[in-house]
Amino acid sequence: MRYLTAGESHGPQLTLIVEGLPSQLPFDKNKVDEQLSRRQKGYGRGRRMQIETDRVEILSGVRFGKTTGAPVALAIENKDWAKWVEVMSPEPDGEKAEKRRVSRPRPGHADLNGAIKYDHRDMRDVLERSSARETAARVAVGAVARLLLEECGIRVASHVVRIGSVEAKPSAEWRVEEIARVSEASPVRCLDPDAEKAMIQEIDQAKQDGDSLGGIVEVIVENVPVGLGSHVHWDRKLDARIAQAVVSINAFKGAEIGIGFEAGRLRGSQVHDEILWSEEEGFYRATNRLGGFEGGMTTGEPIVVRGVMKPIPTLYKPLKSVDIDSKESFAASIERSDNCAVPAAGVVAENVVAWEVARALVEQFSADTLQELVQAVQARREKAKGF
Ligand code: EPS
Repeated sequence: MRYLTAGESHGPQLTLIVEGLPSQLPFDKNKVDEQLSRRQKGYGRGRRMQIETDRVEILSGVRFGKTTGAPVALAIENKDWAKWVEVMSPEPDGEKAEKRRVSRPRPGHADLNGAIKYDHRDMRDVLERSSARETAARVAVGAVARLLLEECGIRVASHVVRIGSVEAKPSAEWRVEEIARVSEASPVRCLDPDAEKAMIQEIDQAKQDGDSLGGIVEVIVENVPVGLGSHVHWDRKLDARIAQAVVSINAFKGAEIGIGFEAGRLRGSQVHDEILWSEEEGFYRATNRLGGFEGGMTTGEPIVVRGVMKPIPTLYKPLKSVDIDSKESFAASIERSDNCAVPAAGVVAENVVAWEVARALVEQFSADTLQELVQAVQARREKAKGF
């Protein structure tokens, strides 16, 4: 399976095409819309989210509620476009656009590098596409992937483990359902109520100071069959693909699987998960420090992946930059932004991880139709259990 997204932050819509989905997959549009609406929430979001009500319009590949096997094309409207029709016009007419021309690159954004690379004297041509608005399209793609995962009994959830200086207490042994339920009820998507309060305070304080905050999110995928991905070639290692997917989210700077970077500090005996066997379960691990992966393949234990998001670079508190016309130094400031999008980014991370797991499933097993896929997944589960 593969997908493409297109669309600018203040253009008419985001467009996405998912190719390679099995046929006969029940396509519940409400479930896709539900993921989109989850992404719009979270303490620390800015005014733009009050303008948008993200929903997908199905343009192809679905008939009478099921996928046909043809590419699925979806669109998400940008309501804000109404105010940007002239500025974002595809016609060769520049007068109105001149007023919203961006000649001052914001530190931490794609503005300057993109302008030099693509030869844009108006950096709006960069920022419109580099905007995190695009993550709405990726959540829709992930939501489609989740329809497929659900049919295979695979569940995904996430929670926020850090915002700024506040870290949540480790949440030992929570199941995905519980993580999903508790994080959903939290305005910062955090499982630890004390940390939640402190995170909200820290977001308020940063806002007052004209500053922004980053954080860390954790995604958990449960009931994954053994042997997704492969040790035989670098670009088939599923943990590596997941890391790429997470780091490709706007403002993400790193990903770790299981205990991740902590593994560099510990001894082998403290890191590797011992292998056990029982009649009912077959092989399983005593612990899951390696986050569900050995040799780039799933072990059958939950996939656990964390991603770190830097503070949003669009700041009210000015940072030094240089105007590309006058070459004069100035203090970059902005009109409108989120000051913390970590809770929303958790939803994005969940959905990009869901996509990678679904892609690996379809690549791994015969999957022209949903029924073939479900049978093949079941057969793999039985094989692993009886091995
Ligand atoms: C973003 C800036 C803000 C955010 C936007 C990402 O948009 P605007 O420039 O319209 O105020 O609201 O995020 C979204 C639109 C979204 O859907 O998440 C940026 O510069 O990345």
